[in-house]
Amino acid sequence: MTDMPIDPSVIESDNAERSTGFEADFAALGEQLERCGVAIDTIVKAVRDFTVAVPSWGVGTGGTRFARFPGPGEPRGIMEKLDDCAVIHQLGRSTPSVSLHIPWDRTDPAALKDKAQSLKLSFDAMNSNTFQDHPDDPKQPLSYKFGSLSHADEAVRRQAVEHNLDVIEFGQAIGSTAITVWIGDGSNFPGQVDLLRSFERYLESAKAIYGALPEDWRIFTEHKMYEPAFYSTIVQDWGTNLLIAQELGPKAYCLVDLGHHAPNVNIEQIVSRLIFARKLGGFHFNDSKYGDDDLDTGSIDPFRLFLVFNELIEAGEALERLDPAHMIDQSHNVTDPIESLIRSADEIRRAYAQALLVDRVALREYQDANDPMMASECLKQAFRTDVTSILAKARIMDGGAIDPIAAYRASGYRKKVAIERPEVKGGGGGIV
Ligand code: PSV
Ligand code: MN
Repeated sequence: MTDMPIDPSVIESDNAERSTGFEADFAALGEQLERCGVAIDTIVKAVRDFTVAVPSWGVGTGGTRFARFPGPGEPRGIMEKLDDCAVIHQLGRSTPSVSLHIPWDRTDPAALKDKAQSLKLSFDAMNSNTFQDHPDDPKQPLSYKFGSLSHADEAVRRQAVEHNLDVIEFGQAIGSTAITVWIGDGSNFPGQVDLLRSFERYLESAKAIYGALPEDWRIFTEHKMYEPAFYSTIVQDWGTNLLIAQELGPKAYCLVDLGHHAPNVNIEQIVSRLIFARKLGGFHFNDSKYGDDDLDTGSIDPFRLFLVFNELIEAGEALERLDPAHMIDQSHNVTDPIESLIRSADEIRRAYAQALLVDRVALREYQDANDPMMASECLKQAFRTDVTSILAKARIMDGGAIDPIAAYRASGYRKKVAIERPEVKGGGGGIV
């Protein structure tokens, strides 16, 4: 049984209004690409096959350390979050899976699985949470104030490891096959922790989690330069992350969250190095201007996103073997989270489609001939191509909307759920 949240007639009538303009744009782009020897249908097919997971925590309004301003009709629990995720997928047709965060999303796994099935959704990587205390969880009475997997106290480390094993067990029950581990462990002052010993403790704990991974599971470790720790962070960059994945073994991979690097760091080169090392596990897509801003993907620097995808396409078969997970990780403070996630999923597909348009034979020739101008132009030409109608075509072919944000607004979904879901009061900080 399916229980899709948007009435299909809303999508049909919104599409009908836009179809003439869309058809003209698609035909014109088809001709333009044909002149370059590219068959538009092959790009449409590749785009249709490309999917990305939405974060369960992204459909609620986020917040900063200073305040959280809730929006109308916020989901009250994981079941309502899944309803919102289903809206995003029904309109955009590119986000069939959801990444869960435990304990935020803990509930009866069988009920969760049924609900997801009725909405035609599945589950991507699970996320554990030892960066907060969980006073309501009898299994986690100890505080993570001074760390979790690297904590000086063995009892806290054990509790954090056990939590990760719990998350894996929960994930198994709902059909997930990966766990992402991000920890906030680190220090705020020089001398506060011993850099070497704390890393050794982290590794020992991570090995205990790794040892309990089911046969067909992968573990993704996620690096982040700083925050909440401001002097040193245990898993602070891709170098440490790679070291960890190599220490742990073949089921361990590195996760790249686009917002977790110093400003101006060459993220696409990091991606390339991780592919070389056969340790690229996946992505948390988002965008940022200053730090871990968690803004909508592609909203600040779409060219960088394109360059990341350029490396992925360039990797060819090596990437197919790695099969990295594509997930969004954003926090929405001033927009409707559903709209932000629809837009981000679209921007990710846009960068992918543009990267597919790069003339790789010509690029290699320009590179080998030391022609920086033409090599750079070769990339720019693909990046400048407006692939909007390709993205729309992919959605239409799968029953989605030509303009998913417009169709979402026409559906009145937010107004409807705002009546069913009582208003939440604002206040203190949310997730950052
Ligand atoms: C940490 O900033 C992070 O990127 C991790 O992926 C967390 O799981 C997520 O954000 C939510 O706090
Ligand atoms: Mn992340």
